[in-house]
Amino acid sequence: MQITDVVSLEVEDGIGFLIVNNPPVNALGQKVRQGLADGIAAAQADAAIRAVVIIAEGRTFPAGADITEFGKPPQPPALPDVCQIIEDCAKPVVAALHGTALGGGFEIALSSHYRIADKGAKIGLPEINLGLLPGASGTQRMPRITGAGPALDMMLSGKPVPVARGRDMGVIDEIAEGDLRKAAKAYALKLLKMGWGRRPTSERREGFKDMGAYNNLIVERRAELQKKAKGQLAPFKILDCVALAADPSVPFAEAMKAERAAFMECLASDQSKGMIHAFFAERQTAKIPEAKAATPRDLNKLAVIGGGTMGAGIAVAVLDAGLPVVMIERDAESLERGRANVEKVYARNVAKGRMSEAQKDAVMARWTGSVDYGVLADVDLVIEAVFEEMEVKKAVFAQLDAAMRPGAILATNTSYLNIDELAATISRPEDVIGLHFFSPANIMKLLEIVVPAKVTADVVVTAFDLAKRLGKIPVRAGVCDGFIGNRILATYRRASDYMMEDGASPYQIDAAIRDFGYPMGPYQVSDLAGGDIGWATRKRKAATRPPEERYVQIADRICENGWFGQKTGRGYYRYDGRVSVEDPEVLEIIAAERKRAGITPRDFTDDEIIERYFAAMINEGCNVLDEGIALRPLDIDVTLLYGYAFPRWRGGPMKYADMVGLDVILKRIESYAAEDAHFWQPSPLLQRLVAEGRTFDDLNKGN
Ligand code: 3H9
Repeated sequence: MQITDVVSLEVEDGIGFLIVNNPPVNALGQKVRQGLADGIAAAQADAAIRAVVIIAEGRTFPAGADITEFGKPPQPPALPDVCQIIEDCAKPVVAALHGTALGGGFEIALSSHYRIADKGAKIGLPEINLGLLPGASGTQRMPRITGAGPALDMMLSGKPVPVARGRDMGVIDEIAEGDLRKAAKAYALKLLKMGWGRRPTSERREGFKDMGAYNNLIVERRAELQKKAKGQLAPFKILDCVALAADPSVPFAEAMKAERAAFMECLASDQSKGMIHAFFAERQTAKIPEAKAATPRDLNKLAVIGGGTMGAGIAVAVLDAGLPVVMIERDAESLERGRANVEKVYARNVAKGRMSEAQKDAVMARWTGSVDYGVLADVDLVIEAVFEEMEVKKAVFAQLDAAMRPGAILATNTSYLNIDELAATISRPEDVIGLHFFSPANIMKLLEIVVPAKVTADVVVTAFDLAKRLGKIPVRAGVCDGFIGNRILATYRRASDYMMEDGASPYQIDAAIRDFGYPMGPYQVSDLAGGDIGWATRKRKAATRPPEERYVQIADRICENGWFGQKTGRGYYRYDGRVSVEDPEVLEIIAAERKRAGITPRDFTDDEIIERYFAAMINEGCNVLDEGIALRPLDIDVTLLYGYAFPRWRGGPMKYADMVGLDVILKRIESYAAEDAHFWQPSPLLQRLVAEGRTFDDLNKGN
């Protein structure tokens, strides 16, 4: 019997299967909620049904509420009410889980009386990743079964766990091998035979056995969060709700009202809007114009040129994806160093118990090395990761052009060089693309796919296909100095240096940026990355720097002392191991530089630091968009979120700009232009958007 378009009820041997079929992930949209509520009613009314099994078609049990409905007017029945209807069913209800039973999906399961799961399934409450809390009884029902520890671990980490772990926690009753529907039926029939009836989770108490430990844990976690999640709403609301769950003076229905109120408060917050934007944005970046026009080329064998930090990291990323990789180096010694760089990563995995020695050997068997480009003849795609110097790269590309078969793809990992110029030096510019990995390349999720003028669409889609296989988040970028990420970085770093020379200390700037939500400020990052790299770039670019550009020399003075950051023990900070302290000598250098430049230092408030830093970031983001370097504002957001540690709960710089108001940002830039009209030129796109009353979100939607 069809209950709604997406929920049906089938009866088999006294068991009513309430089946959800709402691809792709069976999200709990209105029709699913209605279907479950009406389906339970129908099952209760049907004398032929003795027990109900809630199960889903397709790849997964519901993976949560339908996130696309958030922000729209609520459409009844609300999910917490559906959960209560399930629990109140007069006949035993079994949830049969497969795939990823997440968020509201897992809450449906917790509201059922019993839970059976396919052995490969995962369960989780990932709402925190969307700036939310489990808002359909997860904060109330789960701790009743598990106590505070496992419930808080799941809700505060947002990480799904295998169902075997769920069984240990007590939230999964049975694990099924083979066909889930058959197993669920057998389980339901067994329950009936044993005479086990309804088992309402809201009436369970085993999680409250040790209230001392329960309450201590709440206090401990609150202290941790005050350090780790300062300024964030959802984590603290989760704690409040889990504390309330165990309060004997608060009835379940009252606590549910409090959970609902907390959920609605989070849902209305900018934090949740930012995180929900990030969720959809990171799935949108793979949607590119070339996808319609082409199919990917085959990729079976990859090669990496260079075994340094980047080359080895890329090789590991390829090996981790299960593909073979050939590493080319200029001589035997460098090749051995490259191999050691790769092996080191797996040796660490073995040491940490993440893989066995035999598994490491099996992975390393897919690594081969050579000093002879001749071995590249059967390779489908090569990624060049040699020294960041155009002439060096051109020489490598000439050799690749000679060695590689027709139809093979030649990729460069350059982080800012002109790929059109590089491509023009070989016979097949249509096969050349940029694959800009971020360090460490095997860990960082972002992959800027840089699309030069002559490349064919199938090469572009192959690069996106590769990103997916490597588990990366790809962003399509055009050719310019620094592409999307490094170009924007260079601009906001300059804004930061101007503030430093004008009177803010690097320590104040770092603290303000951390308070905004970054894990580190820009000068801490510089010390971590090594000041020498930026210094070399600045020297190289000195000749082409426009004379009207303001140039701050503080970093050069620091580098001239050999203070390159953590690796030399001094940079903007002094280091004792990883512990850093502010350095009065750096402040002296800054004072001397201000004097040399004729600047009388002034005070900056933390707010002004934030306003200027992000105005520079957003304005350059607009230029990047206007020039077609980024497809949409969301591509910039994803780049900054995944490559530059922009706080996820703020959605990315362009989303943040929408929330602040584009008119506000433009006014700020116009006011700063009075002191430096060259740097603070408002982007024409920003001006147009403000004049037309449009937002970046409009651009994302193609409006
Ligand atoms: C919640 O439940 C709140 C409740 O506590 C209280 C409510 C009152 N809704 O990721 P994929 C789309 S909050 C709508 O590429 P995978 C996704 O956009 C929710 N759409 O597949 C994509 O669309 P497209 C808690 C959703 O196999 C397509 O499905 N739950 C939803 O790599 C395929 O997704 C979560 O936070 C959704 N809930 O990964 C889980 N989920 O093809 C969020 C996905 O047009 N979801 N879509 O780009 C996930 O983590 C992953 O999607 C999942 C599958 C692991 C399920």
